[in-house]
Amino acid sequence: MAHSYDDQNIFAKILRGDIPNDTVLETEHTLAFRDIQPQAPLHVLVIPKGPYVCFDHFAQEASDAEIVDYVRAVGEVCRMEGLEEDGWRLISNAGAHGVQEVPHLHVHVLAGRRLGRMLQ
Ligand code: D5M
Repeated sequence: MAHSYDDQNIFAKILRGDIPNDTVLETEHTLAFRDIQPQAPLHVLVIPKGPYVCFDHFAQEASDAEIVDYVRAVGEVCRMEGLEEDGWRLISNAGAHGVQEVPHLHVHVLAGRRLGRMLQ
């Protein structure tokens, strides 16, 4: 799949500092911030700073340093928010069937309550 990145998407604007966000963690290549429409008591989005549409795009084109930084940041958010004991869920929607609204790779970290067994 060819990936073309739309730099007018809302997360690109957050990364440029054009719109505010509630930052949880920032590293060299990654930003984590609270979702504006939380679906659980804890709902954090973790995004790479680079212009990647989805996981496949990121896996193909990001550097090893970006990938390591990103994966570590997701784990760090779970640790920082104290989720080890009760657990969490990671979701990354992609494309039309994944119902991805914002075309910049993001992982949703959901926690703080027992989540439903399946996603719709
Ligand atoms: O999820 C996109 C998510 O992005 C959705 O849960 C709302 C969230 N969102 C949209 N705008 C903002 C801002 N400005 N701050 C924080 N969170 C935001 P998707 O997986 O693409 O359907």
